[in-house]
Amino acid sequence: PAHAAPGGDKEVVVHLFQWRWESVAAECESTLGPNGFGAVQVSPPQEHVVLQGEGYPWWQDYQPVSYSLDDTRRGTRADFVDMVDRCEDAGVRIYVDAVLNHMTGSGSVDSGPGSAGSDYTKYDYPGIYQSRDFHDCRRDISDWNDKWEVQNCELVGLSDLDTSSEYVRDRLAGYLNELIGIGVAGFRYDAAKHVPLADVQAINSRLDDVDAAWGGGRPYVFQEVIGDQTIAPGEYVPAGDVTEFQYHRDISNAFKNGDIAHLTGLGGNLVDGEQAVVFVANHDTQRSHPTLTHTDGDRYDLAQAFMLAHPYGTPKIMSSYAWSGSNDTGPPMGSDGETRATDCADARWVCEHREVAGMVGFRNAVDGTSIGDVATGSSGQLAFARGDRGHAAFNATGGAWSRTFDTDLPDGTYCDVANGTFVDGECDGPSYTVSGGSFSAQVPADGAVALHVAAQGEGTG
Ligand code: LM2
Ligand code: CA
Repeated sequence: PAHAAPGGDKEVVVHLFQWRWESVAAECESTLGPNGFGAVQVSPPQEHVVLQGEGYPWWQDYQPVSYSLDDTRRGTRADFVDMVDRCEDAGVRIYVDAVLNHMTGSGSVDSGPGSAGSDYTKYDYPGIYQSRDFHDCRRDISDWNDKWEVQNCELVGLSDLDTSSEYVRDRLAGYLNELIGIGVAGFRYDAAKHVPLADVQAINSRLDDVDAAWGGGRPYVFQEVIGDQTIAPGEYVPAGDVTEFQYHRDISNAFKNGDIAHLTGLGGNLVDGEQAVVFVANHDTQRSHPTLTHTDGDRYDLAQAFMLAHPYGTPKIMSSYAWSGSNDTGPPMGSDGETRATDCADARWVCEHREVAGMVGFRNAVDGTSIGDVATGSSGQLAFARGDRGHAAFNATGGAWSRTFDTDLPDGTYCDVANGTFVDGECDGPSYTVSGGSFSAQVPADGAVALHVAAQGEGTG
């Protein structure tokens, strides 16, 4: 497939939403590398608008002013380069959230300077784009059934780039190639369905291969396509992977309602799993469709753990900051709007990826197996084998689920990676014994038990 995800045994992505570059680097070293995460999706690194009058909202990032990496609210270009290098040393790829469809809109201030000091007004970005580089339909998309409007008019008033132009394509690819030159291994294409498929492909065709450290092949591309009656996510598969929003709806509703016993078939009617990026919640849905989010605590962590155990799609784990009041509220920041370093001990940073860090090793270890033995209890309880390499049980009810599970796991003592991590041979969670093709467990209320062959040994938790 085009711009395919890297080798299946290390594919898990975590979105460290709004994290400073130096904090991402530290997380790669302390947590992501040791637990086997494959990649981090970072927030957009290009120069963005600065909206002091609106309290420096998080979505400043989605209004590019230039492709300078010099200064965003998350750090300098040097900080960004250092992050890419340190994450690479930890075996973790960086995927950049790339805003290709548009530049700025008209906010509280609709002219510069941007975060790196560049002047701009809507449709005029000196030295980069001028009015002729934007589509002529200079009004909001109003008819979402009209594909031409969706792709040529303005998404929430954002100046819509004429991506059919060779000049614009060269500019966008130049930005992405600069990132590839730094060692970035892949991209999320923001608002991809608002860019005609042929234009996405024309941009892809201009991209360099990734760094030799990542095998030197094509960059990984996954496209944010919120499929609807006008544009199905499958339409964009020829240009890379696509985000599967129906999977998000299915898994978040199922766990919210405690109705999970049928989920072995999850994803079966959706885009081919080889080309789907899947998630329980993302930074938009946690605000606009908060079916199941970090505010739901254990039940939400359980859903993210399930996603990691289930074979469909390339899983993307969300890592959020907490906010109250307006959905516009930015991350913890200084009075100048600079994002603060992440501190997972501070309740304002949720760091929910750490709650499922042990499950990343489960996914890596069971790669290539399918779902084997299935057991259910009530409609909120489901357990399954992943061949003879792993076995996991999920309990989305308010009471413990005690039973003996038939398994193909070899006899031995296994770390429960749903309740602890397994790093350098150390299990900091509980452990279970498999003997004669079965193990007995008490699966906690709103919790899981997960065992796999690469995490064997006595636990300390
Ligand atoms: C995306 N994917 O397709 C991002 O995931 C999403 O977070 C982005 O919206 C969107 N596309 C554009 O890149 C966010 C945010 C919007 C915000 C935009 C631009 O959800 O609310 O729009 O970023 O910053 C804001 C104002 C909106 C205003 C617009 C233009 O909220 O009221 O529209 O700026 O000034 C008049
Ligand atoms: Ca467009």
